[in-house]
Amino acid sequence: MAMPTKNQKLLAWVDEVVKLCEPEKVYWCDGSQQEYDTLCQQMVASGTFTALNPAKRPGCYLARSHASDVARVEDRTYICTPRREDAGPTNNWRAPEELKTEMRALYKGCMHGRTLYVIPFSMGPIGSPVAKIGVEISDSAYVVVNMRIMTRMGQAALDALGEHGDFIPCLHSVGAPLAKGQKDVAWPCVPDPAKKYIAHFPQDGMIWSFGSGYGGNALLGKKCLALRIASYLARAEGWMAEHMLILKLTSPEQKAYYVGAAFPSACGKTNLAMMQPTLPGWKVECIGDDINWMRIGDDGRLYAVNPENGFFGVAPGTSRSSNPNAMDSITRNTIFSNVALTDDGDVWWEDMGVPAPAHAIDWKGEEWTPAKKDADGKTAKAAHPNARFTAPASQCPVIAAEWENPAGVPIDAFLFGGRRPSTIPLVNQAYSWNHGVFMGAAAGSETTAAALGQAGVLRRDPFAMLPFCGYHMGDYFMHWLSFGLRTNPAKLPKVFFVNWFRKTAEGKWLWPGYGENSRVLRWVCERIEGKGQAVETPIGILPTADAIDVAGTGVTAADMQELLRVDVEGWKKELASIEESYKPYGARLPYALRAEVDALKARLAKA
Ligand code: GTP
Ligand code: SPV
Ligand code: MN
Repeated sequence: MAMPTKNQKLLAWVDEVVKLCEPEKVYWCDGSQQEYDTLCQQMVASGTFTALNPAKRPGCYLARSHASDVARVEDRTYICTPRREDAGPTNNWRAPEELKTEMRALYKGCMHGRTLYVIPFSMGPIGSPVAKIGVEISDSAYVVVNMRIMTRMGQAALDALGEHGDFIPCLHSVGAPLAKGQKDVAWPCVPDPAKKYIAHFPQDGMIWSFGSGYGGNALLGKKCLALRIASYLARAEGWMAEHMLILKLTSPEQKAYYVGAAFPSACGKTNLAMMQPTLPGWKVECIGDDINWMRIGDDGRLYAVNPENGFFGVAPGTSRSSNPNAMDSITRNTIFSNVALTDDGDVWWEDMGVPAPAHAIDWKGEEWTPAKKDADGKTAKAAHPNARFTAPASQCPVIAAEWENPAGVPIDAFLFGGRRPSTIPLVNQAYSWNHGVFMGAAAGSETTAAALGQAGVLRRDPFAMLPFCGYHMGDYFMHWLSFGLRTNPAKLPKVFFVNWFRKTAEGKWLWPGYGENSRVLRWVCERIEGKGQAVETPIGILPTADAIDVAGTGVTAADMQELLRVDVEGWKKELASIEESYKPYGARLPYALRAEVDALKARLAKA
């Protein structure tokens, strides 16, 4: 067979993996529509996919995962640097050679009875100077079709790689070999979460994943390459790889602003990235919803590129009223994972904004009615809380014209945030770059369903990168601080901390969120212009009581006062908790962050 590439490194690697994994067949993906359609049809035939009703969702499919394989497995995610201290205290570490030996034994013969797919892809627009080529080898057709939506996948990536180009090898297996004649299951994987592996070898620029078919564990271009490996490269090469959305905001005066926002998983990036502002005359357009690669441009400003090609978004909570642009992005050509199937062949999930169907098939593949209860007596969810849609970014009605600009867009502001029911105000501007880095480092959230484990407990998630930083988090903080020296600080984005998730004592949202967040974005723009009514407080620069217009939102003056209150006692506790979170970094915690703590402490003591 004529090979679709002459790249010797790639050919040799594919050979080596074929010998190790012993697949029944080898298939090189070209990325064509025909290939995609064929694989989808094969998955319908094998029971992995259900084709949705073409009159309701043309070109759409539903996959139900194994019940154990619904989210990222952070416990099983490894950064394998030669020295343990280079992975840092927030990452799981294994000695590279030791883990490779252990995993080679797992990979041996792991693709028996399966097809090995070679999936060439580009993170970033093909041919962009910032793009990185990866090649994923996977034994999952589900991975192939999702990678075609999420990345620039196929022959074009292979052509960009060329004969001598370099790539990041990404090896993935669901870890479920088939014996001769053995019938496959709908969602092959290693069911025991403790036996899955998501391993990164930053020094080798290499990723090995075993046992899971789910999103971030299996679509290796996303978190593994574009964040963990990329953050490692970014530090060495002087750029940034961040867990951030990128949006373009246009004011009624037609002035455009670009904003990067880092919120932890399932904390509102997709929603903010394509929001429909409730403020008349304001427009939001989407550049990206999850990952942001940035470099300093010739003019000294930070330029951002979205390395992805699609959205892998949280379905539950997505509705016409919360995120109409996401709803319009997923009307066609979309893969749904772990949502409910209605009797008329459409999808449904909790808080979709349409009444619950009287009957459906839930994400477990079981009969479901609104009265169904789980074993613990609670109302059974029809969709898994981390159910997702995979949709082409090009289908977003508000995708910005410049979203594929290889040079990127100049960032005016960074937002950090998370789910914080108390203490943290609606919005708070940093006094300086270093203060902004302190804010990012102190970010945290109640945990969500995006990772396996308990949801709803507060944890620090610095820069929303805790699960995604490919090296020592203390060095990562230093990398952020260093940008204050790499360019004229006046050219750097202004930094803000936001919190859409404040709750009342009764547990109700204090802030309406979603499109109403445009009111906060307007104040951010005013601050970028050096305007906006603001007050200097011990914790940062806050809007004055009437700086944010809430007319028509139902937010009362008392609510607003609470949303903008500087809770001095709460902040003293917060500060103690931030200092506690610094302890594991030891000597690798940059001095500048301690200085920020001391300065905040002094300001609070005077308050
Ligand atoms: P990942 O894809 O996991 O990185 O998540 P994400 O940060 O893109 O989160 P997403 O926008 O998908 O939001 C996750 C959940 O938060 C959804 O259920 C949303 O409905 C909810 N959410 C988003 N924005 C807001 C908001 O402004 N207020 C409230 N109360 N909920 C929100
Ligand atoms: C996240 O968990 O932050 C996601 C989904 O964006 S996944 O691709 O599974 O990581
Ligand atoms: Mn994410």
